[in-house]
Amino acid sequence: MKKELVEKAYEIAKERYAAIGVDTDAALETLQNVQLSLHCWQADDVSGFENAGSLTGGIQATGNYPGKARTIEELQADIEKVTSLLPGKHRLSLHANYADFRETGPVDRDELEPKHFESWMQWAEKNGMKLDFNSTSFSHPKSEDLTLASPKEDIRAFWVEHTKRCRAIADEMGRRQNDPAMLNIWIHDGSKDITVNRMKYRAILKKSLDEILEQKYEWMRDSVESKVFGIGLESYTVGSNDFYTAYAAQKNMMVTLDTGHFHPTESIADKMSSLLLFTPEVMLHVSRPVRWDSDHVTIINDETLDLTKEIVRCDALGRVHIGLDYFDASINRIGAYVIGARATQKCLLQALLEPLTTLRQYEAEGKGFERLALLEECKSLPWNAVWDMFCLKNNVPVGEEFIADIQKYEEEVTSKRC
Ligand code: RNT
Ligand code: ZN
Repeated sequence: MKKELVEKAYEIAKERYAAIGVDTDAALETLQNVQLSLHCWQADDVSGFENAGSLTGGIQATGNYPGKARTIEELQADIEKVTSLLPGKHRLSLHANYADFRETGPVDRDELEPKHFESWMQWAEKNGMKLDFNSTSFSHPKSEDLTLASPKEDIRAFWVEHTKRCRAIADEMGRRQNDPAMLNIWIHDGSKDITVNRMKYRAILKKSLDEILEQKYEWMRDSVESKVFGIGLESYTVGSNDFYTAYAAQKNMMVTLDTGHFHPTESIADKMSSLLLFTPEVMLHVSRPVRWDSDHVTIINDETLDLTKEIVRCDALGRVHIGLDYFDASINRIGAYVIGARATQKCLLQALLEPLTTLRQYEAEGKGFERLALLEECKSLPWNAVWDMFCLKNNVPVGEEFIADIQKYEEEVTSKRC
C-alpha cells in the first residue's frame, strides 16, 4: 500500500472523527499499549512437546493442514513470523506441556520446574516478549475424567502438585520479565452422563484449589477458567461458571472468560462489568465458537466487538488481560494467528473510536433515539483508515498485504515440514 495513500486517508478519517469529538491519535496511542497474549498452541494444534499422543480433555483441533510446528525451534520461528506481522508488542502464553527437556531430560508434570522453561524465558527476553502460563491437565496418562476434582487421592495429588509447580514457574517468568505472568488454570473435569454427586466433586475441586493457592507469590497472578461442557464430558463440568465466579470473588483472584465457554446466546461482554466489581482483574480467551466451543479463528463479529467495546466502556483496559485461544488446524496456522490477533486489535480500535462522552450524555439525558443513531453511524465511520495508519506506523503490512508474507513463509518454511 502506498504510504501517501494511507496518510491521506488517515487525515480525512481524523477530521471526520474529530467532528464527533473523537481523537484518533489518542486512540492509536492507547492501542499501541495493549498487548495481546498470543496462545502458543495455535502453531501445533495443542500438541506440545512431550510426545503425549492425542489431544484429550474434551477439546479438539480439527483439520490436517500441512506445516504444523513439530519442534520448539519451529514453534518459536512461527511465533516470530506472526509477531512480525502484528502491530504493537505482544505476550506469549505457554502451556505446561511445552516444556523444553533438551538440556534437562524429560520429567513428569508433577516435577516441572522453572528450568524446564529456561530456554523459553531466554527466547522471550531476546524477542522482547513477556510470558504467561497455563497448567496442563489434559493429554496425559493421569488425565482421567477427573483431575483436581478426583476422589482418587493419588490422581488428585498428582495434579495438585502439577498446578503448584506451574504457579512457581509463572512466578519465575514474572520475576525475570519484571511483570507478573498470568497463570490460567483450566481443567476439563466433568462427566459424560448424569452425575449424582455433583456437589462432592466440586467440594474436592475447592479443596484442591485451596491447597494450590496457599503459597503466595509476588510475580504471578492466578486465574480460573470455566466451561459449559467438553466433548465426552457433556452432562457435568465441575469447574462451571458459577463455581469459579464464586471462588474467584472469595479469593480475590481472576476469572478467565473464554468466549466459547458459554451458552450460545449468552453475552460474554455483559459479564465484564459484574466481574470487575468483585474480582481484581479479568482474563479473556478470545475465540470464535461455531455451534459449539469449536475454537475457530477470531474474526471481527458482533461478539468480539461487544467485548472490546465493553472493556473500553468500563474503562478497564488496564484490568483486562486479552489472551487468544483458538486452534484451527484446517488452514495455514500462521495465517490463523495473524487473522485472529489483527481482528482482535481491529475490534479494540473500533471500541477506542467510540464517541463515549456524547453517548454517555445522551444516555444520562434519556435521549434513546440519539444514542442509537450515533451508535449506528459509528459503524460506518472510517475506522479502517485509522487501522491502516496503525499498521504503517508500526512498520507491519497494511491491509491484506500480510497474505503474501504468509504465502512466502509457507513456501519457504512450513510447506517443507512433513
Ligand atoms: C478449553 C479451554 C482452554 C484450552 C487451552 C489449550 O476449552 O478453552 O483454555 O483451550 O488451555
Ligand atoms: Zn480457553
